[in-house]
Amino acid sequence: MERRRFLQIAGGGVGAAGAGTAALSLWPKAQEGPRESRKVSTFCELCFWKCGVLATVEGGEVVKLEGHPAHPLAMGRLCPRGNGGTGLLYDPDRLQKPLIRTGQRGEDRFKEASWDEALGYVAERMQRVKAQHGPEAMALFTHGHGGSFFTQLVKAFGSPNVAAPSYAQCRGPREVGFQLTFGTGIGSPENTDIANTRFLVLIGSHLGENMHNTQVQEFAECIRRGAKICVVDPRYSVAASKANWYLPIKPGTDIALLLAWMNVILTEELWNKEYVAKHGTGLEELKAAVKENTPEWAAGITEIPVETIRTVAREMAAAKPAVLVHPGRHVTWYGDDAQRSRAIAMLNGLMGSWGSKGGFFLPGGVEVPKYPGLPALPKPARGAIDGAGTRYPLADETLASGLCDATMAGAPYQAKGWIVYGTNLLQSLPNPKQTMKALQSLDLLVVVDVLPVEIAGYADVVLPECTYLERYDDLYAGTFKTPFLALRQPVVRPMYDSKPGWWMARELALRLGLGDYFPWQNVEQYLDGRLKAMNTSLTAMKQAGVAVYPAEEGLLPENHKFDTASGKIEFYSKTLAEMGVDAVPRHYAKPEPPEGHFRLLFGRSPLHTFGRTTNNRVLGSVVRENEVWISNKVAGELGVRPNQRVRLVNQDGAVSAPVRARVTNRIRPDCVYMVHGFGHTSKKLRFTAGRGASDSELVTRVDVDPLMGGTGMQNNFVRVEKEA
Ligand SMILES: Nc1nc2c(c(=O)[nH]1)N[C@H]1C(S)=C(S)[C@@H](COP(=O)(O)OP(=O)(O)OC[C@H]3O[C@@H](n4cnc5c(=O)[nH]c(N)nc54)[C@H](O)[C@@H]3O)O[C@H]1N2
Ligand SMILES: Nc1nc2c(c(=O)[nH]1)N[C@H]1C(S)=C(S)[C@@H](COP(=O)(O)OP(=O)(O)OC[C@H]3O[C@@H](n4cnc5c(=O)[nH]c(N)nc54)[C@H](O)[C@@H]3O)O[C@H]1N2
Ligand code: SF4
Ligand SMILES: [Mo]
Repeated sequence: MERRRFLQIAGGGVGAAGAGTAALSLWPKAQEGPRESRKVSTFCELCFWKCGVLATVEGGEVVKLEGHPAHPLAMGRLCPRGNGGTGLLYDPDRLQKPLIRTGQRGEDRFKEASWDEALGYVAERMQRVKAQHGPEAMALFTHGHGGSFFTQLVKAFGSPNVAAPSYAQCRGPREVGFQLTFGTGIGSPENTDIANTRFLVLIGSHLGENMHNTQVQEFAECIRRGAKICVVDPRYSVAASKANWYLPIKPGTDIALLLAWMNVILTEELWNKEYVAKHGTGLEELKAAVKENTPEWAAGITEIPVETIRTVAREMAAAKPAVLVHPGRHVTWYGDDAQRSRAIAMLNGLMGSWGSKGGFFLPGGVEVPKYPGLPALPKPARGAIDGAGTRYPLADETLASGLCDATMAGAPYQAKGWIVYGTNLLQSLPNPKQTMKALQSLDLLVVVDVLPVEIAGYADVVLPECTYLERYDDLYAGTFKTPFLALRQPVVRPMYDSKPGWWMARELALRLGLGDYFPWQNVEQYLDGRLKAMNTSLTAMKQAGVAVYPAEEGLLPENHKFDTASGKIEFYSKTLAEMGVDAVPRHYAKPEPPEGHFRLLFGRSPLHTFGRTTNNRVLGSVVRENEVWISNKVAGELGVRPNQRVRLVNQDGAVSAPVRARVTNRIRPDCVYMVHGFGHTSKKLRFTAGRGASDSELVTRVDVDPLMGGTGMQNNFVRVEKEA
């Protein structure tokens, strides 16, 4: 029981935010006495996991959000952030009306406009970009479920340049590492069978702080069932406190550890022989490649004792195939991340965990036909400018950072217009000063958001979207253990003069002569059209919120053909060999922090999603600012006291805002750590502006993964300056 306490995810509307949330109500109750009460099903957008929600509405006010009992990702519960969604809905700082810029770009001065004026302006400027530079010169950055209609718009316009920061700044390297090995990426939600695993290895994945609901619930479940857990992290994370083995690894050396584990497993003949013989190829080459990578070799690099490395490898192998070396999600760390992810994939392959219970299930899914009569999208005359598939040969999604770089360079061709939907690029792309330069080179910047975040301050036009609790979005067909189809629908009417994304995209399409790509009058008609093809209807889905399809076993069939070049699990990659790069991952030393400097690491707060929740009064009242974790030893040497304010100064002279020191023995002395998403500078975010510091501003050095363009952001070094 003790071990489970931290993982408590709310079953009845109260999260780790605790009993506090009710008392934190920041908006007036409409009236006294009994009020009409109803429950509406929808799904969450406080992060990208998309858990099913049941919202209670009383007298037109959303009073409670809880987990949808039938939704496979929620299982009746939401994480604390999901429970706090009303803090976004009733955020007094929300964008309320369309805005057109009046000051210089970046001055954050606007006049209010009508929708007709704002959309007319955007359409006119888009046509001008097209006339002068071609339709490909319009780019879309989009993150979040609501962006799909803007994707349709920009593709219909004729541009291939559509990107999300969730690839090159997040999970891209993992997808490539697993594709090279198993022929399939991991995707979202991850196809990890955490609940049934007997041995879980977490390499930096800080479950419990990383609050993806289903994973955290399954983590608690595997602990309850007695799974063994090994956590590898330079910081003693919440997950580490549940581990049988905690390995405080020297940052940047995980590939050495993974190679040493494979070395032990191969020399002691502990791999899953039957499985590998049936499904694998390249085992002999792997054996030869890792021959020298003994635990003794790795101990000197990773600073993990030889015996620990060996013991964990043996214990892991004893649990095979119900072993899960978790692939992680935010893996853009050092620039060799696709290779580290591949090493993780290979270790899983040796254990036989792909397609095994307690390992990775083969995800099932439902196919939702397109809306009937939708015309095919035009083929863009020119390819995308981001470098995916060209400069970065293995990237299979568009690179947000690549779009930004190409915009600045004006090559391979000019991008002159950006639409930015639901992503605050000034926090999510590395090196915000560079991003600002790219913004200044544009002829048109449109920002579609719910809050006046930093990037909105640079826009020519700001389009205020209503929140996920006030709108329909496209359907969500989830691939999980139990495949499902979920509906987002308005719980209450949009506040202010905000509008849903589908409406904005369609209105723009009509003004651009692209109405054929939106051949429906309203989103209800669109959704009903798609749902009819699934033998259900909008009326039925509004009632149920989610349709659940029969669970699939997800186990590997006898003669499974993997989607790799060889049709097998590749322990040696000919694809990589032909590219002239390591066919088996190798360890390369990373740059070391200069004297007096520490490696800057970052992660998540269980109460926040990046910078998108820090202005949320419900969540922000519980965790209001971030802290910088500094080891006792270092703090002692520098004379930094607990809670003292410090500034971080990086190797290029970038200086952070003042941030409180958390002096702790839970972190190695060679690094410091902070939660991403604080340090907002937009004064219009009245609750969070000026609170805490932004890691993004300290990420001026980026090590780009040569295989796929992921932006490794953890080779930045900071010194600690005390505030007076
Ligand atoms: N509450 C909450 N949950 C979230 C999110 C959120 O914003 N808030 N965001 C979601 C998203 S989009 C993502 S991508 C995930 C990200 O979450 P994860 O996939 O878990 O990944 P990271 O954020 O990179 O992991 C940070 C951890 O890695 C450790 N670490 C740093 N460097 C190293 C290293 O060199 N080696 C090892 N072994 N460990 C290292 C850090 O100390 C920290 O504990 O979280 C998701 N879940
Ligand atoms: N330095 C640094 N950079 C990082 C990371 C890090 O840890 N450190 N993490 C990386 C990772 S893992 C990821 S996934 C990315 C995430 O990067 P982003 O997706 O850009 O995350 P946020 O910065 O939170 O920006 C989300 C934006 O969406 C807006 N928004 C919220 N709800 C809605 C809505 O319903 N409609 C619209 N239109 N807008 C909405 C919010 O107000 C906010 O402006 O960042 C990456 N970049
Ligand atoms: S994990 Fe939490 S924030 Fe993310 S969708 Fe689920 S409930 Fe919402
Ligand atoms: Mo992410």
